[in-house]
Amino acid sequence: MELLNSSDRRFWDENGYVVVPNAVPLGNLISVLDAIAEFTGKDLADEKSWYQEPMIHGGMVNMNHNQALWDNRQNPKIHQAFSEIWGDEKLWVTYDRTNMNPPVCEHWNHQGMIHWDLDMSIRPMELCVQGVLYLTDTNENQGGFQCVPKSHHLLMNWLKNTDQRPTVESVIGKMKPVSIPGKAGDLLIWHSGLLHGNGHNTSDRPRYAQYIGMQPEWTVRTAAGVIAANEQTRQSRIRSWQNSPCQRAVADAIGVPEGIVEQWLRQTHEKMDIKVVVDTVIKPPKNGLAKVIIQGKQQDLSIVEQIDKNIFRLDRSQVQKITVPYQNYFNEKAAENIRQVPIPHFTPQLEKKDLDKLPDLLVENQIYGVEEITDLISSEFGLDNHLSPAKLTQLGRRLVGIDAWS
Ligand SMILES: O=C(O)CCC(=O)C(=O)O
Repeated sequence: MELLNSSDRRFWDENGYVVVPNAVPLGNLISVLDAIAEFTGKDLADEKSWYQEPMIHGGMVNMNHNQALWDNRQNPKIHQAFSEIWGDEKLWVTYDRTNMNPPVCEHWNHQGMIHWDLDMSIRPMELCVQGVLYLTDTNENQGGFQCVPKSHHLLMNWLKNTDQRPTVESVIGKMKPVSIPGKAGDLLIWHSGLLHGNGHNTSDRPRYAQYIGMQPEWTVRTAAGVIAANEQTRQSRIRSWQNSPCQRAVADAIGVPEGIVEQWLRQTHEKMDIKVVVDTVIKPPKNGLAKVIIQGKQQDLSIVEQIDKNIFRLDRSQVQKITVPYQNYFNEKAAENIRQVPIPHFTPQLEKKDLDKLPDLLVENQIYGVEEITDLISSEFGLDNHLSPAKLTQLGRRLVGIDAWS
């Protein structure tokens, strides 16, 4: 039986979103809440704990591969909902994260936000969809999903008439976002052309959600929309699922919740510079600017340092602007950050003497990724990771890309 009837379809076409009620059983929702508590190290029943680190803008919880998340992704009803939107059952799932947006207070002042996740300079804009599963009943004032209904139509019209990048105001004028309340277990799917975000939580409870997205197999959802994927993408999807226990292995080794490890390593990564190797230098750096040829294309680079004749160090902000292959580069700020190994919250698996050695080893080896740290901990300290990735059903294997759909 179809999940979306003709009035749901009309609603979707008109408004740019649709809700599928009771998408997963209650037990699955509780498992994700437990997983959020374990990942963040928070006691969800304790108000003070809501505001302890890790805290990320918008209430994002960067956890991607817990079994509870996978059980929802590979739930047949969730898959069916996305299949009906795409008109195709052969889909791959995105490894989206979760959200915990606590009430505003002196420690947390999330005002709410709206945005597009798409790069607005890219035309034409093809269908791209995102989804959110409500983990608890969520009232209008609870900081949940909000959007400007119908704004995807306004955006499409705007894009037809100009090459410029739209601002929020230029598309919606004085229209305001509307909060979409929902029941635990509701799956809301939205068109990525819809201005969307989450709200200001003035209630007395946090808002909890899991993001889930699916798009046709052999494609990937990016800021450029849903674009074609190749065998390399499929392999990296499989590796990402397979290697996901590494974050947990590092967390157990140093004795902290996974979310603290994620925060520590993400902040290190954000502080790193990048290194590019160019084919030819046309104009050597002057006042921080150089003209070079990379892969046959002339580019202007804003330079931090010339490392070698054809090797340059650039600020990480350049990643958005350049279209060249690069390597990460460990500068002093990143080294300083990675040296600050989080203080154990519970008994670490590593002995004190090994924990003391860890920062220098990370800096010496220029290591900041969980997979490399897991290998290092195993080779240097003999601590082996015996954790396994999330268990997948037959549907789950197809949604990852391990098994072919046909
Ligand atoms: O928290 C929400 O419901 C919206 C999330 C969002 O804005 C996004 O995933 O891009």
